[in-house]
Amino acid sequence: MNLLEIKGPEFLKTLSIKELNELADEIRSFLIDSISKTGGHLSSNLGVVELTIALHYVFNSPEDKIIFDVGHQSYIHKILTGRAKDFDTLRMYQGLSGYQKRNESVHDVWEAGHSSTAIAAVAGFELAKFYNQTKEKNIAIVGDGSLNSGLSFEALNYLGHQKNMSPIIIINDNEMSISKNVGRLAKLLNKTRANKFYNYATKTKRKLPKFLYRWKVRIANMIRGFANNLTIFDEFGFSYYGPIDGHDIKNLVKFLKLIKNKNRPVVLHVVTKKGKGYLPAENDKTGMWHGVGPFNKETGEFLNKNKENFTSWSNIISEYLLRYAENNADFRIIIPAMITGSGLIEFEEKYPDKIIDVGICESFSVCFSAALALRGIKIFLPIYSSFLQRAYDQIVHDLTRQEAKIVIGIDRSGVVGGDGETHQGIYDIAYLKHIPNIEIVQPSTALEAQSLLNYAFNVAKDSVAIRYSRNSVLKYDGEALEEIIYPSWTLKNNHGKANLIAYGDNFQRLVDYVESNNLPINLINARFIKPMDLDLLDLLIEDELPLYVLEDVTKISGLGSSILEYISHLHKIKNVTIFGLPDEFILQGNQEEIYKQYHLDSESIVKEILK
Ligand SMILES: Cc1ncc(C[n+]2csc(CCOP(=O)(O)OP(=O)(O)O)c2C)c(N)n1
Repeated sequence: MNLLEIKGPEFLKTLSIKELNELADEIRSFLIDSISKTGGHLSSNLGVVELTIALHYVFNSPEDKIIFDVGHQSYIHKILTGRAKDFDTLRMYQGLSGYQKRNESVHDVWEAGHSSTAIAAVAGFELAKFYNQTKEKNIAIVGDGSLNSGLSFEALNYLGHQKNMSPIIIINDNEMSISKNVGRLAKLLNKTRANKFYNYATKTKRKLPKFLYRWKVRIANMIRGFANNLTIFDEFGFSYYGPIDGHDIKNLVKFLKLIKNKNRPVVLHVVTKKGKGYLPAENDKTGMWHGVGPFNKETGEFLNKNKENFTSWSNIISEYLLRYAENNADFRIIIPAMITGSGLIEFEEKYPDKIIDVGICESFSVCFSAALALRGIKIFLPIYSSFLQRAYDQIVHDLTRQEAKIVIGIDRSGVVGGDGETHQGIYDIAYLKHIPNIEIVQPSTALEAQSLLNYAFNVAKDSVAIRYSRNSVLKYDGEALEEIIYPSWTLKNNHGKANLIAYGDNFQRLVDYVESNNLPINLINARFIKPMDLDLLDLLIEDELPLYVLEDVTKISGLGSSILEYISHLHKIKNVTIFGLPDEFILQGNQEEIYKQYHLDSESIVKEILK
């Protein structure tokens, strides 16, 4: 069938199981073809083709609410709800979102991007259902990786003892988070998967009359209970079904129909293969195929390559960490589920005992790191800027208040591209700069990254958060390092008519632009965002030239606002203009497009200054 002509999921109800299977094949080819051109979350979607078809076959969206945790695996849902025609704009500026998006479709009833919110959302929807006296079903589809997070468990804890609620939680168990799933829960799911007896009891329903079948399941449960074999979900108060094969539409439909009619909290455990139907993705152990850029679908070759001599900031940082680990026996990396994205695969191969993946548990990772640091272990904690939002209280309450010292790598800071507003790294300066006992730095070159990391590990007495973006950067070629022993900025004096303060990639971008156009603008590299270099700042305030500040974050509470606060404490008046992102959520699009939209591109900035 022509997927582009699908208007909504109703047509599924008229199809036979054979036709549903044929549709699954077509959707799989469409996904591989389309994502190979645009990039996107390939593996996770290939794993839930049959499950999503079966969900829309059995339930009636939008009355029934289908909520995908994270939402990165909702592409099939998008296709079945009439959005296949927009896939050539997936994750692009003003294009189709890579996550569920309420303004895209009535079938998207909840938005995410960060993990582990779906069960909590279903809890809210269920209580609202009780208040509103309505009858819809609320369904959360949660990956085994996202289940690890405390937030998922807080919601299970609430729901499991509710008498008047009938939430449906579908565990999509592919044994993978982005890479291999970790922790005790992963082991428990393994154990449950291996529990053949229960599986047998639930699979044989059809052969027995209903009352006998009920007894059979009850006895199976009792035996499991005696053998201490109850699943964690039974213990939490849910009726547990499964595990079942998530690629067998017929069986999926059977079980979904069964749980649809339950009037109590239900968990259906579905086992899927991440990357199903595309061999390189099926065989992927490290998570390379979880989220991809464009690729050649015949050969599996990735098409986006770094420019010659350029590499990612994550790689620059991880090369430093490899060297640091060599010389520091008491050094460890704590990481919440992002080894691949953080460029740490090589580190893990070389030092498997020195890197601890705690799963998608950002708050835990900060608390845990603080305790390790208090016991003398040197810690580097890489977290994407937007995911660190989850750990705000642990940074205040556990880390900095106790004066524990760690180095936090704030990866994906600034504007991030296709992941859109849930992933923009534009709040970290605001949520960190008012906390005592933490410094914030950002390098503008690979060389400066080495100096700042040396400073962070060897000189600073406080915790240091080092920001770096998802851009690529010219490689470090072994030039002599600057030794940074106190928070200092640097100045490129071009005998200009204005002073412009910037940090990180933006500083380098403006240096390139100003120098190649020979423009009369002095550039200050504010590599310490907190604390600021007050000696240089005092000079800039005294200077008669106007002062401009370029942020790669929201204008509210960035470096510019720190400078204005400082000026007001001095009771001085100074004309300062801040270029930064406005007080609104910044949608998906590459950095160039977003900068252009908000007049943060080099040309607009310079034009404004020279006006
Ligand atoms: C709070 C948070 N941390 C990290 C991520 C990055 N992330 C996106 S998907 C994913 C793995 C999710 O694994 P799972 O729930 O098992 O889903 P799968 O992709 O395997 O289907 C991670 C770590 C995120 N989206 N949100």
